[in-house]
Amino acid sequence: PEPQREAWKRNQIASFTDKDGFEKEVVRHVETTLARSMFNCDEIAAYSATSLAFRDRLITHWNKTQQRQTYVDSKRVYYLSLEFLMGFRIEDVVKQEHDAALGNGGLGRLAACFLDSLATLNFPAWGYGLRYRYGIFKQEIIDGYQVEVPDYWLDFNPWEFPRHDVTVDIQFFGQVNKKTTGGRTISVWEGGEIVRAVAYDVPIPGYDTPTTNNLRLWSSKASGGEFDFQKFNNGDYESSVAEQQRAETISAVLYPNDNLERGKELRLKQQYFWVAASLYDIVRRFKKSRRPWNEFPDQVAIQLNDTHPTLAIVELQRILVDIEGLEWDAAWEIVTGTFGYTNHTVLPEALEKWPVGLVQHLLPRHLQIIYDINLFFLQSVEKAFPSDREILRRVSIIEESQPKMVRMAFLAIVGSHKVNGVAELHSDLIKTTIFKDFVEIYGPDKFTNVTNGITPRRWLHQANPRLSELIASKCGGNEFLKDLTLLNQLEKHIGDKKFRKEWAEIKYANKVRLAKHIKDTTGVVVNPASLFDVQVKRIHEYKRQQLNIFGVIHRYLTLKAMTPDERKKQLPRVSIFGGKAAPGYWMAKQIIHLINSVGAVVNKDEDIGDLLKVIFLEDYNVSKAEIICPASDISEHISTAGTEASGTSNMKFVLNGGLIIGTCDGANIEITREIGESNIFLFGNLSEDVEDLRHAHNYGSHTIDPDLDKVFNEIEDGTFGNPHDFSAMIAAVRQHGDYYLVSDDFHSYIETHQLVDEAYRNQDGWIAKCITSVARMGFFTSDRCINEYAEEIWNVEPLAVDRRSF
Ligand code: Z2T
Repeated sequence: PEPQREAWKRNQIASFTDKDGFEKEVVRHVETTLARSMFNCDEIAAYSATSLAFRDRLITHWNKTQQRQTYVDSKRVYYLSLEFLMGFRIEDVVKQEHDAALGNGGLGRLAACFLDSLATLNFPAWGYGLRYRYGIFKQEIIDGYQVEVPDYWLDFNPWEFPRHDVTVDIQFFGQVNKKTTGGRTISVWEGGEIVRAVAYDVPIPGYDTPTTNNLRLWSSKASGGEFDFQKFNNGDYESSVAEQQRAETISAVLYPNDNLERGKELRLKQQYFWVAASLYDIVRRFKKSRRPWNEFPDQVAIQLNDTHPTLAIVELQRILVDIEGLEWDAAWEIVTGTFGYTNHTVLPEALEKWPVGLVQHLLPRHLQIIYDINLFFLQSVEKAFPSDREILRRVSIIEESQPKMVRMAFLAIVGSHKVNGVAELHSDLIKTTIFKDFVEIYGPDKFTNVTNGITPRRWLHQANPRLSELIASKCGGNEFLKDLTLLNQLEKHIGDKKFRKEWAEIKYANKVRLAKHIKDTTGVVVNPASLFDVQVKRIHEYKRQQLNIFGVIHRYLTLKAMTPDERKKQLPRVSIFGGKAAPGYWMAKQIIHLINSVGAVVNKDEDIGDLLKVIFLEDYNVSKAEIICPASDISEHISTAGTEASGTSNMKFVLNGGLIIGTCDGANIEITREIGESNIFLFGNLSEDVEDLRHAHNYGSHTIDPDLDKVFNEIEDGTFGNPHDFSAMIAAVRQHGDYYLVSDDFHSYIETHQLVDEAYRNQDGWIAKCITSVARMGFFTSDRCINEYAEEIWNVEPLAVDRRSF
């Protein structure tokens, strides 16, 4: 009723609309919620009160969004991701908050950008993930080596809401028994152990809209309450504590591998725990509407972020057949109508496979269902391709190896209605290589491409407020943050001298800020007038940080060989690296060590001075990226062609007015198409030639590039410390077939860096390139991605919002 509504509105605590109102709310929280006086309000109290004031308003919008989505009951999207690399932070207000680092790299950050776009575009959508107690480790560099330190981030997180009433009991182990009831035989999964999933919700506000979606993270705890008092009273204290610890272990830690799967039992437990809790939640919500089961895919779209949540396919089939009593075929139609699968890599070591024995032990009923799915699938293949025994072996969900393995990507394809890659080249590659047979079986329409994107709200407006403001002044205000194609209006201002000058000043100021960060964290003084050359991303041989550092050594040797007069004509450069190595990835750690060892020599070489500095930034993460991306002149995206599915930092750097040097790989190709070939520095062999080159290395005579050879000789002479430390990196190229084509691409890489130097000398031309590139980056917003997924895969529409009702 209207009078009550008005009264309720007046009583709303979060009523601020301006700065003064906001300040009042902060003071109110300091004095009441925290029971402190403003006179002894320290940083932590200020931080707490500030976030609580924001939070109040967030909650109101959040509740209304959820009520409205429930009331309208239109189709919802569920984004299942084992990683969300959020990075919440109120920068510069206080340094209290740190990243919610629940992810490794690109895959988790993509999920976070997607949540931002889903809310901004008013889609009814939920994210589901795991509430790790420990996110990605903190990296320290000690004596040039990476040391991992646990990241305990849950101390005080004002953005999460425990839902102790939203719990799901998850079963593991046990056995399957057949039971006949009413003439029908059903499978019953019994025994084993139960772990309880507790929901923690994080509000996800959209930009310039009241829509506030939900990210639900599951935390594990023992199902028997605190501990088993029976056992406790019987004196079996230890085993009751052990049970509790075993349960809590499930959501204890994020596996720190990027593009690698190691097949650990605990990882499979994490996956099932999260998937089963999420599906229970989704099904529970669907059942409230009392619709018939065949309408499930009209109400629910579930996107699988890589194969990590693939068990969701099996779990939904199990719920429908074993619990809800549907026929197999009817259930399977619902399942395949519900799921979409996104592939993020073609690297063989990253494709998930689980030993059949492990699945059998942990999830006995699921293994039976997987076998049945496979049986029906192979029967249909046999029908379509009679007398082709080979294709059956190749596409079987069960790999007939020793031990037998469940191929999760194949299961994901068979159980979904759409499969997509994340950039054009990548989507073509999966269709012609790892999933070729499936294109034959299902036809090409099941496979599609959605090129990745990034949210301009975080990666431009928040990370680079001055540039965002300058752009707004030329593009008709902040609308471009919601329609990034409006950036194209910048092009008509390229001739405007004052505009170019302001642009250059902002870049310089961002470089000064990074230079200060470098000084504060490494002690090295860098000249902000130098060309800042940045490679920040996970350390991986395929991403080729080794190519970069070998190139840096080559530059150092070239400078050393010059006369002082020649040196004076050279362009000063700062080579900046950052990124974590998976703790078990020995070679990646050696690469970090080499970078630091080169820095230690070069940075104190008085012949060189400002001409070359080599920096390794410790603990690269989302909040550091927000400082680094706006400060680069050129960034490196130099993976072996065909190995980087998309890359997304390439987009972040260009959007912030930096140019890139890169290979014809992933989204670099589409960036080139958009911004024009003259605005990017491409080099190296093409994806279609990689196989032949590798073959030639192994079966022909393998000659190393002579300039690279000189670099190797210098390392072996001990110029950068004990050469033994780096012998494996050199041997990988010289003796072990140079799988990543470092030598093949070296010459082209060095030459292209020469072109970079030349282009940078012409500052006016350089800035024109930067502005042109930014103007043409509209395509790479994650808003465009979400609209494509909504249209092509999910068949969902945004929910119109009435701002007045908020
Ligand atoms: C990851 O970050 C990516 C792919 C993975 O495949 C796993 C992880 Cl943790 C299983 C990255 C890709 O390497 C990168 O090219 C891409 O841009 C990103 O996912 C988002 O699609």
